[in-house]
Amino acid sequence: MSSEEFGAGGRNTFGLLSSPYSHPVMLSEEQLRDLNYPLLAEHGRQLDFLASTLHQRGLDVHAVVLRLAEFQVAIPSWALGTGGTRFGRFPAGGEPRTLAEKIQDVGLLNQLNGSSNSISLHIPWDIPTDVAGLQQLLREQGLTIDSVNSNTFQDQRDQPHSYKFGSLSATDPAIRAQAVQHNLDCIGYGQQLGARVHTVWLADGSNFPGQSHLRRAYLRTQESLATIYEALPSDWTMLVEYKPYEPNFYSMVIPDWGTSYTLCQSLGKQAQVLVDLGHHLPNTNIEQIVGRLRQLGRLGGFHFNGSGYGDDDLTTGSAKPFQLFLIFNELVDASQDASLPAAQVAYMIDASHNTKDPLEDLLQSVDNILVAYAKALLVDRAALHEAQEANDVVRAEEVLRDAFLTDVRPLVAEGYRQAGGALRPVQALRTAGIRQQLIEQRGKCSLSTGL
Ligand code: PSV
Ligand code: MN
Repeated sequence: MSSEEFGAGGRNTFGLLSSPYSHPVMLSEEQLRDLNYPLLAEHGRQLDFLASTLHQRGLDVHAVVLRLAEFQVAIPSWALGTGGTRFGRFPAGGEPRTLAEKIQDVGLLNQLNGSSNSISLHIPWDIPTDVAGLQQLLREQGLTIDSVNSNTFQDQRDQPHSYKFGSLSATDPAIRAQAVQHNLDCIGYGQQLGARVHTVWLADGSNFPGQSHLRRAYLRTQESLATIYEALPSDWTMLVEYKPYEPNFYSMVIPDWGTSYTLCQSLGKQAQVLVDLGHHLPNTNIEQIVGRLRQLGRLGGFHFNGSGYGDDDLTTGSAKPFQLFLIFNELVDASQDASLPAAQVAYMIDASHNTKDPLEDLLQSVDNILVAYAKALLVDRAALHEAQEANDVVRAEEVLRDAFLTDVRPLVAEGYRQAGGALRPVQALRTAGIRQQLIEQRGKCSLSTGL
């Protein structure tokens, strides 16, 4: 274990659970109980009231809470520090300096909500240098690595070839080979830490008409992806992410779900489409895309975030909770459709902005996701089906509104409690003074890797 890998450690003012490698800021079970205690009576009242209302609607509240308590969303390692824009960055202080500290931060989130037990890594920002130490840390914190994400959108120091004009789609075979090798390295790092998903997002594209031959760029990409796919372990999934614009503004090589879908089809069964909510033009009906991909057996994963215009990477569900609910409505509907095979969908967050404390932001994101999921579980499917078949537009919409307008927060809170977490994770984080402890431990100016 290198000290760089695990940071300097330091004073653990909260000081309860200690790791042999460092002194993570963590909460003990007793502290979590103390944080929950003053809220319990009111929580119980709200839960009872909701349970009896839902019971009258024929719903099994215990089953819903169980589903919520089991639901897991992966945290991106690159969202644990404040994100920057090209205009500036305003770090929160106490940001994780190493992969070990990132793991500790996710451990803390998972303690608070019991719903964040895995991490997405971005290579080369998160190259593991002490595999055994990191594995132990993951075990101690009850976490896994769900995915590795390649990065051929930035040039790295000492890299022989530049990605200025593309990576997997580049015209120069040597550049493509370098980009392919980077993806193979990512899979290797992922294997060391037990990941099962490799995510490819390409910044490749062009800024000006004529700059790139559109069909040939697609074919070169397909060929490069096929080489990576051949090296994919048999129990892994390869996710192909699309994005309509940025950083290229005239064309992106993989701009839409159709392109991702055709690439996956040509690669094989282990290739699946990744839907990043911020990767659609304004007003795109994302829930319909989700339904289509699920129907076609190619929905492999999500990057949740909030978007008003483009890849805004804001808190998911903050401005468009109804959209998030409609997405989960498609997922729940498909999961209850006996004619569709079950799907392994990787739920991940991909958000990072420069105004909120990143830990609070991630807790809010997971909370919004669980709220949307809970509401989707309340939809009266039989009534909706009947209304749709009868073309009763108003009734169908009312069925959705009945579910969406139900305040499900007591169910989500009960899910947290049953998973051993805090009834109100954001409030608990603040009351426990976690950010201040992280600043004391890591410094005011510590910076996390990422964009
Ligand atoms: C690109 O905008 C993206 O959504 C991809 O998932 C990248 O891996 C990630 O953001 C980088 O922040
Ligand atoms: Mn993404």
